[in-house]
Amino acid sequence: MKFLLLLSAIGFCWAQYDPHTQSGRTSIVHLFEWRWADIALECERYLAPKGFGGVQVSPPNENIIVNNPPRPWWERYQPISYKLCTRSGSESEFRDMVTRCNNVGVRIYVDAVVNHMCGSGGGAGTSSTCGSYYNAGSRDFPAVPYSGWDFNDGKCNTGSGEVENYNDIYQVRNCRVVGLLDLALEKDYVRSTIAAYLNRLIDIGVAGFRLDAAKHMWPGDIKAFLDKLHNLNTKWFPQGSKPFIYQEVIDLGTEPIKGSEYFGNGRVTEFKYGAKLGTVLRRWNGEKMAYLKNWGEGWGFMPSDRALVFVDNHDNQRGHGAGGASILTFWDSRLYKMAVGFMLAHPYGFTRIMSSYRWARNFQNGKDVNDWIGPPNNNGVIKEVTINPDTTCGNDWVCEHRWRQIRNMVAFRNVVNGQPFTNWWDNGSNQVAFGRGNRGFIVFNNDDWALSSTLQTGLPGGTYCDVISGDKINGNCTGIKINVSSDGKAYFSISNTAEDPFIAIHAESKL
Ligand code: QV4
Ligand code: CA
Repeated sequence: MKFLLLLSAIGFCWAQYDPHTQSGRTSIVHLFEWRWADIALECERYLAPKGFGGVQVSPPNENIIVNNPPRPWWERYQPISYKLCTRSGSESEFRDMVTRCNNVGVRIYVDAVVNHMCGSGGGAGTSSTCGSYYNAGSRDFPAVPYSGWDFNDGKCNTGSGEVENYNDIYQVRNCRVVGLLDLALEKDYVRSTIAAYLNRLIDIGVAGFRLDAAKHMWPGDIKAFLDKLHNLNTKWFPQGSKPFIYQEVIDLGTEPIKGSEYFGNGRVTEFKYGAKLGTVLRRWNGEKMAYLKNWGEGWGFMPSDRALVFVDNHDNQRGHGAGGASILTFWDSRLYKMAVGFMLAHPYGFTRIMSSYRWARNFQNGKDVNDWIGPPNNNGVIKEVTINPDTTCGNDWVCEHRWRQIRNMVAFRNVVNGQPFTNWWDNGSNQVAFGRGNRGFIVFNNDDWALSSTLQTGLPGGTYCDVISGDKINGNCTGIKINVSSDGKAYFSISNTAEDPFIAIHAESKL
């Protein structure tokens, strides 16, 4: 009996690392700033049939309305209350989205902004997405309710009341990050209020949470409100399932606060991943793809089963947060597809795809002064996501997740799930290849000359469709064909001027 108890204990605590995606689905997509109605449609028409595991949605709680600059995307990181109404839609639209996505096996993960409320300079009034009154000056948020007692003002040791030095672990947690009113998470009332908000979402059917600004909350305070959370809704999840937790902790190794402090609560965002992969693919600082042979923990990253990985995120694709100039985004589409392809083929971490909108960048002195621009909109109303005949998106939605090379690599990751990292090959420079057991194989050419090699793929003999240059449709390859001989070897030829200088084949792209 004792052994069973131990197992169940391990099972329960383990589940905070488990995204609870439907079996065989291994990635999620961040549909940044999408409307709930559009996400529900995308679950049914695209994400379910293409094998996506779930969606990270923008914060669904009431936020301040910022008019200067006009409706920046970041106003959604300034909560006014935990009422579920925002520019993405109403509570009923949110409920409808969660139900419809769950019904087709696509999970919803909520971006939970619970470290703070709006900026200290947010003023007072009802300029909020649900019209709730607030007064930043007096720390009054009656629609929660929070009052002055519920903030860290007295606990912060800096003159400005803001985080001034990231090397001081106390001010990072107890002061205001960019002036945002910092909640007193050591108070049971605050912990219970946050838990009540998250429990409402869990009961609606969400599968887990991105904890925004987790570095700015003490790990123990996070644990305190996580311990108050319900198990997931048994309408869609097995009895006893605990919410998936991934904590935004930016740790590039230069600060005293480490991501590992947060492992007890759930997974942690590994920001070193995108920063390093961008440097390697841009071939900066003498980096080359041959060095990716020991990618993952070998590069000093956190353990794979604690890592949430991504090439870019909503912050660093526009110069916010961490990662700097090396971060690859949709603006750098050729290298970006290679980076996302590499991430999805490699076994390290749990993978998140970014799905963005286009904005009018305006670089002045190396900084995009338009980094604040919010989602495509008509006088503040977010535009719907239109779908073009060629399956791309209109209305300035980039829909990276619908790009053939990315969509097909999401499927590749599903097909090779659980298979080991095998058959690594490199040319000592920027031509590399590796397999995933006997289920998949990928080859990259990022050198300035052609790749022409016969490689051991580990795959059964046969003809395979390359899923980067095309698709397998009705028993035919619309792109490159690869012939694997009975000994598993295959000849690969990749020009360095190819539109996409990489080839990927797998068990389900075999003719
Ligand atoms: C300004 C001044 C402050 C002043 C304040 C007064 O800078 O000194 O005290 O006004 O109100 C916006 C503005 C910022 C403004 C602030 C408060 O850009 O100038 O402060 O509002 O009014 C996003 C944006 C921020 C934005 C914030 C709130 O990136 O620019 O600030 O939303 O609207 C660190 C953290 C990490 C964080 C990252 C960006 O460790 O956790 O910075 N990442 C997460 C989210 C990110 C979000 C926040 C945290 C805050 O991913 O999108 O910040 O929720 O690395
Ligand atoms: Ca804090």
